[in-house]
Amino acid sequence: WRQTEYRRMTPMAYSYDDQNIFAKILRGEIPNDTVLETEHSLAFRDIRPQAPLHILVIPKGAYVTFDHFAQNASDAEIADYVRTVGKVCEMEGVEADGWRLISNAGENAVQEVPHLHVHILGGRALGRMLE
Ligand code: IU
Repeated sequence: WRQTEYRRMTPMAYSYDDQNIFAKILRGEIPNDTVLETEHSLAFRDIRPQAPLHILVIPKGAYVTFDHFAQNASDAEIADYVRTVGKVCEMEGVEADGWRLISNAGENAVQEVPHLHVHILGGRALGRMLE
């Protein structure tokens, strides 16, 4: 019953704006510095890097946030997305010094672009997360 109750109480809050900048990147309307493209995902360098390594990974599907994606994407999309993050980490060699994965969602987290993206950050000491 817990799962049923949870689902019933989950608001259907996500409507996707197909004019957001990452949708335009996915449609090829705006250029990007691609690191890796797969069937369901795209990894590219952040235009305003906050660390020597700052890569964004997005799904190609129309998902606003991580929870929207996790609750609605197919297993194939989810597997592809997680594997793409892993492959980028391998390509960039982050395991030696450590790295950080962040995904901002909604107002409290000051999400700027309403298309799911995870930030892969590395290449410098990143400090404690909430500093
Ligand atoms: P946020 O998690 O939504 O706050 O992060 C959005 C990121 O997208 C931010 O780091 C921007 O620098 C980045 N970005 C980009 O790479 N290319 C763009 O055209 C735009 C934002 I607009």
